[in-house]
Amino acid sequence: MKKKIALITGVTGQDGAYLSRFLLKKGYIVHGIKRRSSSLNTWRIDGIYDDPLKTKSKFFLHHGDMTDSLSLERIIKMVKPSEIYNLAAQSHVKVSFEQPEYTANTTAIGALRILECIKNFDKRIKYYQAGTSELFGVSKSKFQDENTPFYARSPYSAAKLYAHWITINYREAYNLFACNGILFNHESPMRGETFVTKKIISGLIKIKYGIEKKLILGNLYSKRDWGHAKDYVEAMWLMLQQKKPRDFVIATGKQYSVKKFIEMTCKELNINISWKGKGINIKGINEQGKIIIECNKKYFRPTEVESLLGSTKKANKYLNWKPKTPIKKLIKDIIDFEKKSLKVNG
Ligand code: NAP
Ligand code: G4F
Repeated sequence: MKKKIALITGVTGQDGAYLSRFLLKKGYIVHGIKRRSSSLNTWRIDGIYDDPLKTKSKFFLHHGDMTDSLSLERIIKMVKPSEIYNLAAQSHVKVSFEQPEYTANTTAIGALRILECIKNFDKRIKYYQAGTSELFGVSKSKFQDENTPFYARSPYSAAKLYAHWITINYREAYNLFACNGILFNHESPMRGETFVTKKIISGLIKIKYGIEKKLILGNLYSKRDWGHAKDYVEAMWLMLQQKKPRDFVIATGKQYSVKKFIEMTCKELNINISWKGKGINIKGINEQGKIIIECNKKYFRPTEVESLLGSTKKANKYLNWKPKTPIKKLIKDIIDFEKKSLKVNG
């Protein structure tokens, strides 16, 4: 049987790193698109070259950019992939308020650029679009699923909304095998350090070991459905292995506030935390009476998504997919990784 060839945009990001390893294990040849940067941006995938599967000869990187059609066309024509996973995006919600045009160019029009290449070059290429629970924004229903109305609350979400619909449009207009994964928040040791889970865990470890004194955060009352990236990349692959292209919500069905996430991390790190005050004035205090957590306006978004909670009935039914990692284990995985990186023990 012919070897499957996957092309991953955003290969240097959290999900790109997990998906590359997952596909290599499945026997794929994996090509990734990385953007040029003045300092190295491949730390999440460097390990692939050293791993015991000897994957070096099956894993290739190419310079390209989601804002540069010529580079995308060149790479797709050269690699001739059977599957494309479009994971590249300006993926930070708060940053999207500061760079709305760049976010739209990369995250929305970037998806269109790839779909155009597939349409013009080889319609047999299967396409995965990295969609997001941010699409639901303000939702009237407690649980969100594939039928819940969208309500974009940020330039990031509006850009992903375009990517979502253009994927459906190319599927219907040109008969492409194109799927949207509507993924709820997923985290891991590979998570970028400015997303809240990694920021909390890294910050609290630094406080525990005397490297820093305080952690400054934004809104502690929003609620998220947090899963493990390792489990979620399998769902991406499963979507492209089905007979029919469909869109799927991927989530855990469990929800915690940012404040509760802090408390769970403190428990794991044996930090005794108590709270004083409310709203933006809330403060986290340790057993010595020192303020270790404060909030600052600069980390709040102009419009917040207060509550996200996913229902994965459709993914259970068609993909036989279920999340495997409980939140406690997710927190422990990130703590272990951070302790190693910071060279602290105990
Ligand atoms: P991430 O860690 O921020 O990775 C994003 C990737 O996109 C990085 O490789 C980044 O390159 C690349 N990228 C950004 N701008 C680019 C450009 N102009 N040209 C080429 N590459 C570019 O995000 P992630 O957590 O892995 O998420 C993967 C995808 O899923 C994203 O599209 C995200 O929006 C979406 N998503 C994520 C979640 C989540 O909770 N993680 C949930 C739903 C949807 P650098 O490494 O050079 O920065
Ligand atoms: O970790 P976050 O920045 O993730 P957010 O905004 O939910 O977006 C992530 O998940 C989406 C899926 O729903 C992805 F599409 C997107 O690409 C990204 O991966 O923030 C989570 C919550 C927010 O309510 C935020 O206001 O944490 C709150 N928060 C409180 N203090 C903070 C902070 N967020 C960040 N990043 N930094 C803070 O200091």
